[in-house]
Amino acid sequence: MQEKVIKRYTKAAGGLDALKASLAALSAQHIVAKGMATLRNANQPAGFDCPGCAWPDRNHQSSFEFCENGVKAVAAEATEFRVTADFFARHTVSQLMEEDDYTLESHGRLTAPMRYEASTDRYEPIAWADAFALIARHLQALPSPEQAVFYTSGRTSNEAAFLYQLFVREFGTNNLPDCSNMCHEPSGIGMKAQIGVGKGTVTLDDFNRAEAIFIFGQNPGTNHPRMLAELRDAARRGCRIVVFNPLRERGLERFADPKHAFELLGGETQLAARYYQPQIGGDLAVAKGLIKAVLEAGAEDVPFIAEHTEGFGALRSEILAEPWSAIEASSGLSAAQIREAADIYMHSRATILTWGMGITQHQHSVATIQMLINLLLVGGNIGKPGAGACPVRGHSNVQGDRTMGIYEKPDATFLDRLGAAFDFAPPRKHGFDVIAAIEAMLAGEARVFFAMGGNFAAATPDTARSWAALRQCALTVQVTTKLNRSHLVHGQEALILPCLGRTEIDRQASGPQGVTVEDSMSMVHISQGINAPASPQLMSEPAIVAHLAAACLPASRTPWLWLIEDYARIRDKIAEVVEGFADFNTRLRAPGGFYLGNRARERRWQTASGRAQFVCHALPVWPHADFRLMTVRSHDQYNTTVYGLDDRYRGVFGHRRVCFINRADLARLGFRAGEWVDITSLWQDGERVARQFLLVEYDIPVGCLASYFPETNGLVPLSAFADGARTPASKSIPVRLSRGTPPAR
Ligand SMILES: Nc1nc2c(c(=O)[nH]1)N[C@H]1C(S)=C(S)[C@@H](COP(=O)(O)OP(=O)(O)OC[C@H]3O[C@@H](n4cnc5c(=O)[nH]c(N)nc54)[C@H](O)[C@@H]3O)O[C@H]1N2
Ligand SMILES: Nc1nc2c(c(=O)[nH]1)N[C@H]1C(S)=C(S)[C@@H](COP(=O)(O)OP(=O)(O)OC[C@H]3O[C@@H](n4cnc5c(=O)[nH]c(N)nc54)[C@H](O)[C@@H]3O)O[C@H]1N2
Ligand SMILES: [Mo]
Repeated sequence: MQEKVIKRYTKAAGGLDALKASLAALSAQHIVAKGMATLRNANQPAGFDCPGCAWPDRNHQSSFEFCENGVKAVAAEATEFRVTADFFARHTVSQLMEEDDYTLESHGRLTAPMRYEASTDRYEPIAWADAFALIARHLQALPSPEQAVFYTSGRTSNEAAFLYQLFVREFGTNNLPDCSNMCHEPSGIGMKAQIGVGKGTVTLDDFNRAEAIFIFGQNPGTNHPRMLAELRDAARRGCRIVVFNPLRERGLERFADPKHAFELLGGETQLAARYYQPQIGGDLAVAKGLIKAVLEAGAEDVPFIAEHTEGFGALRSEILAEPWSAIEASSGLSAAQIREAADIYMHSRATILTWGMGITQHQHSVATIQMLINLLLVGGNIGKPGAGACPVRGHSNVQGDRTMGIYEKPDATFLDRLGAAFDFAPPRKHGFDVIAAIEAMLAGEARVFFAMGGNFAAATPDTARSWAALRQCALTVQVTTKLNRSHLVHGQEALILPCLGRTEIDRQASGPQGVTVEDSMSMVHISQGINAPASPQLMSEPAIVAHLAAACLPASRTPWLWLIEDYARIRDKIAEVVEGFADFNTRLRAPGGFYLGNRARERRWQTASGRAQFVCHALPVWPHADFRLMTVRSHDQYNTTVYGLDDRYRGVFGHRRVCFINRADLARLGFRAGEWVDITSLWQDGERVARQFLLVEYDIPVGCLASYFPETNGLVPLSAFADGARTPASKSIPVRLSRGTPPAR
């Protein structure tokens, strides 16, 4: 097994293999010609926004703006395979439950609305109107609107998200949990308190000017491959790239840009000038150490600190009092390594810090992010060209969805404007986030679960409890494009509502419609599908919301069906309600769209005192355990969507149940690479086990393990989450290993 599965990958990221993998992805979906034609329109002014990640494009108008994993995302949507009513007639839900996520995904696009029939354990066709009437009956029967939960995943367009939150609030609740709760929530919360905005402060132009880029806990070679082109250009002009990541990730080390003929033939660019491997969760200590080295050298930006900030004195004393030994123990790096990195920071006149899930998915993630912002502030690195904070978002419109009001804790100003524009009184009580929603369903306090996209059953922590929660609902509804676990783990009644994807033509009364999205750097632009819909029965997300609202809210004063005749009408309403969107329809005409702006970037701090805040945080105290386990993405998956079974850059092929471990730990435990183990997570409320993982020796610190999600989600306790942000701590699960048995077969 081990010999077949593990092959060291020695090449740079990208290169010819990325092109080969792209072609293979198209061919696996039987769409080589259609796929090529489709991809020519990806990230073009007149085309669609790539449904992959939220990394921005150069003006959204270069000629080749997609990447291998963008191709996989597009291919998964443009596939020739279909899940028809006939398919559901042939398979019971219990039979489908036996299939893994990869097989479920590979059946293709959903084609018709379906209703679960308990007597046959099958999904059966239902007319759209009957589906909306069924949902209306359930919602109207609830004693309180707070017993319904409305989840959103981050592919949903601005137009759909805006209508959806309006519907939910007219219905009477702020129960709008979203994938952000499991993702960059700590970034938004940490940054807002310090600098008054919860979004990144840089634009792509800053990547051209930075003298140093520090990358924490992010794997762009897999998850934001277009970022590698920016890093490549930066490295080539002498910008110093410094990486902090427990794992050696090829995409951060070396890159061959498939767009450059020379690099295809083996030329490559060295990306990271320095690559440090702290232990899992060691970044708060790393950030403290970097600040300490700056302070010890007297290299802080005194005028910036004096003019723009508050709380420096307290931070300074706290950090100078923190012994290097404590920083070393908590970070897993030596003081010399941290000083070396700090030296690069001090010599750079403009530094960008980027981060991803390796920072946000820990118990102390808000504290870590705030320490990273402290580091930027100490060096005056916010609000000048080439410098700033860059939380790299995940889903292609996750940032836009929040801007549109998909948030369980909306602020009063937003609600006031929404109420005024649509003549109703929005509910003020905060709603459920993802964890609270699961708890409420478990307690029987939430009875209807509606999902606008995503795969709640597979993406959430504590799989056993999440599934029990969904199964306890009276009704679960999934608006989706592909078959997934959340269709199979359902309530007493259940609906599948299939929708158009981003690549497809969305025709409404006034003609084909475009939708808008906001990328990770606050650029808003239009996205227009070009392919024929996967089935004539698909509805667009905005149309689904409008028809649902018309069925559920007979007394609503909102002209739901009129709004969707022409999405420009929705945008006019967005312009009225959402700050920064004045003249939305006009500004959208600029090629590449428009920039929403960012006050912190202008050094205008929207905090109580009008100054940026330094915040102190103690080093974390860890629960005692043999190992900390991080759950990460392989190269062949998009969150819970598994496209393939390889993780090329990490050298894993044809298998997903692997556990990366350091050689010294193998020796200490008397295990060999290639052996099978069970992983047990340790928590106050008891133990959770995931079985049959293949041990893979890897360049990872002692005491740290890595496996893929969602196979390991069952190990993440529901109550293990980020302080202050409630993001599941899925990157630092306390676990132990025990000898397992090889899978039968
Ligand atoms: N192809 C593809 N693209 C995607 C996605 C996908 O699944 N597939 N998902 C999208 C989404 S929703 C998101 S949020 C992003 C996710 O993109 P990433 O943030 O890159 O997500 P992960 O794969 O979870 O990888 C996290 C990285 O953090 C490192 N890490 C783990 N723990 C720690 C730690 O304690 N400290 C440090 N310094 N590093 C740590 C891991 O080694 C890994 O390199 O990508 C988006 N883009
Ligand atoms: N253990 C662990 N758990 C994690 C993470 C982790 O790193 N480790 N990461 C977390 C993160 S960062 C995130 S963002 C969440 C992701 O959580 P989700 O966003 O809920 O999950 P996805 O896997 O992205 O959702 C995939 C499904 O979306 C549907 N879909 C695709 N395109 C469209 C569309 O255009 N419209 C609609 N309506 N549906 C569509 C398809 O049916 C597909 O099956 O998972 C989180 N869970
Ligand atoms: Mo995410």
